[in-house]
Amino acid sequence: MAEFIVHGVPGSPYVRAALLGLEEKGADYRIAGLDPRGSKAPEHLARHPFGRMPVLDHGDFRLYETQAILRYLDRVIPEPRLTPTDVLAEARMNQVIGITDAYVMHDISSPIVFQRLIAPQFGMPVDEDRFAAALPKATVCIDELGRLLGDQPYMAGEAISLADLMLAAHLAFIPGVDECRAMLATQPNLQAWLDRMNARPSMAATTPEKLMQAA
Ligand SMILES: N[C@@H](CCC(=O)N[C@@H](CS)C(=O)NCC(=O)O)C(=O)O
Repeated sequence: MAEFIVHGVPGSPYVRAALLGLEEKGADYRIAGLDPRGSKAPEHLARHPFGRMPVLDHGDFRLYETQAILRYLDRVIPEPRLTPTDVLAEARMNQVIGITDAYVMHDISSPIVFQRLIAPQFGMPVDEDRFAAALPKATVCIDELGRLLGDQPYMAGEAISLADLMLAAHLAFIPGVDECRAMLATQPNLQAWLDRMNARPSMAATTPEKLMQAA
């Protein structure tokens, strides 16, 4: 099979989600590291006209949008299967993927994690108003994810699915923010899920520190 190449900045949650897919499948891949300020550089816009990451190259086939990448990986490397066969479980997986893309990214990763943990590392200005304004919406996300998870081990039921990979890549950061740690403490099932995810070899292989070494 042709080599998988993932273009992106080590440490980006979306990039990590794609890498988690490759790791869970046991696929060989290479990270083509991007400069953190390079997403709008002409060479990257040629790969991704919206200037985002990750971008996956698989032979001559180029794909962006993390959901599409994960679903593609699940088709071209069928085992282990990461999409449930049960229709209700698949619907729940799709819902959690959508929540991650639409709400976790916009209400947690971007205004809270980026502002509190990432921007200071790169000497970027921190928007404290944006941070504070996001906290109530972040609480809605965490509460709702806890409710949807219920007493299941994984977001779509008994088995890990693409939803867990997408979500864990984002939520792995949040214990680093005091306000988010307090939110998680109100949802012990979600905290236990995050611990379960963090214990997976795929998560250990894709920490920002590990990826920095590999990029
Ligand atoms: N819908 C896109 C979102 C990807 C995304 O927003 N990635 C962030 C990194 S986590 C990014 O590219 N940020 C760079 C920028 O906005 O310039 C996907 O699913 O891949």
